[in-house]
Amino acid sequence: MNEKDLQRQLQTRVRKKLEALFTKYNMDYGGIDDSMKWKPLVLVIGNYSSGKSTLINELIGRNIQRTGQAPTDDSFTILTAGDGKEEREMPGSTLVNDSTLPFEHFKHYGEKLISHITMKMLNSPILEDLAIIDSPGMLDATSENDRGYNYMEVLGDFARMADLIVLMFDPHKAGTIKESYEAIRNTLPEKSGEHRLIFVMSRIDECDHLTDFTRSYGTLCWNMSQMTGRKDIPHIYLTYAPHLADSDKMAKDWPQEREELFDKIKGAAAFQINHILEDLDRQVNEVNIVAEAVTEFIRRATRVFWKYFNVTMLVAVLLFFFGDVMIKAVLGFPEYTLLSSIRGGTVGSFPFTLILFPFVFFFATITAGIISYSRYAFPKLRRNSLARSSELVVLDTQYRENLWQKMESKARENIQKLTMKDLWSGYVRSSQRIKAFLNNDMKRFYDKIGSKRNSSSE
Ligand SMILES: Nc1nc2c(ncn2[C@@H]2O[C@H](COP(=O)(O)OP(=O)(O)OP(=O)(O)O)[C@@H](O)[C@H]2O)c(=O)[nH]1
Ligand SMILES: [Mg+2]
Repeated sequence: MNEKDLQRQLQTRVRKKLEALFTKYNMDYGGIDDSMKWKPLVLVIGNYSSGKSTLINELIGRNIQRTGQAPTDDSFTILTAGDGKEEREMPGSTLVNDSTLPFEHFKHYGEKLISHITMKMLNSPILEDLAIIDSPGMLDATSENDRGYNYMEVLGDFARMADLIVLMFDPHKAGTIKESYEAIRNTLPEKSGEHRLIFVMSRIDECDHLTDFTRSYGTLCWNMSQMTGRKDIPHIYLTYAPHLADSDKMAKDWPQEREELFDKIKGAAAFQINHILEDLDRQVNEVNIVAEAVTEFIRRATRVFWKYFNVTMLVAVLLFFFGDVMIKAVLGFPEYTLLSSIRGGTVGSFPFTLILFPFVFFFATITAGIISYSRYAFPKLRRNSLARSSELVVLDTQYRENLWQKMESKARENIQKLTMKDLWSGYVRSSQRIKAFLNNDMKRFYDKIGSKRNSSSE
């Protein structure tokens, strides 16, 4: 089975097992589905004029993307292989309405963004295995109004889907642009794994001397450690466009640096299936902890319900037999009570009046029991549980602590919506299903990928 078939099989199976469960907990399933829909993605982002479009043209082997010294691109361009026929462009409005492509959710950003997304279908070997996304350059002084859509959120959405994010800098602006800072600091860590992000300094041929280069490189490293908040400096790939550079000057050390970057980008395709599993694993764990919290609340509410039920039934049965006796003692009627009739053996001769009081008492008590549970006990339990919501889940590891921190508000939102009826709407079962998926299906998928990798490397 090839990678595509495996992916399709995974998509069908996962959808069947998880879609309804995600909906039950008001969680977005679309992200999982999107990541399994299409081909591997490489997202190229970075400062304006950092050489993104130039690098992409080199990878494709043709001058497809416009390049220029001033901010050039203001659109996201998805470059992918054509369908073997003529090369063509697809506008954003078509892309976001095509359910076979993973871009439908960009629709909600509105017209302004849609008119700034294009797909170019080209015949180029590298695009057979992956799609490359060129992006608008990051700028210093922009606001949401300038772009007409929330750039950081859109970037985050593309980043979440990408199997590799290439973040580019050039020696002239080594990491000081506001939008790059924002992206590295907040957007990217939240949306993507660290190992999916690589840093690149391009246009290195423009450094006149080694000292010039060292200064830029050092500045970038310093800025990077400030931005990532990490002590260690990540690997920084180096590149330059050979057709723009003085080849004699570059010949000695730099070509192999470029090769390393190109290999990394071409190799991204192979990781898509692992990334799909990684994302799936993460998101199922997220829904799992929400489900655990909801289930624990349902368990507590069910326990209280049975307490109420027992007391209510006891009172209802007592009033069934003694209610009319009490009324008679106070008001002097009815003439015949149920108990006295049973004892006298005359129940059969006064059917209606005899059972009227007992049944009224019985059902009134049951109704009072239900109302006091649903209007008083259930909301009170919910308030108390939400006041100490972290006690709803077991937080025995740092991983679970972090997971809970991320998902607590989702769990609370779910619990807030529950009513008494939900005690019987299958929450415990669905929580068990999610657990079973994590323990069995996930493991099987990993095994399958592992064995496929081993057999293909033999
Ligand atoms: N000397 C030299 N010039 C380069 C190199 N890479 C890009 N350039 C030039 O730098 C300018 C910017 O390059 P682009 O590829 O347009 O940069 P970009 O990141 O796509 O810019 P935006 O689309 O505005 O975000 C262009 O004039 C390129 O010709 C390089 O490695 N060496
Ligand atoms: Mg560009």
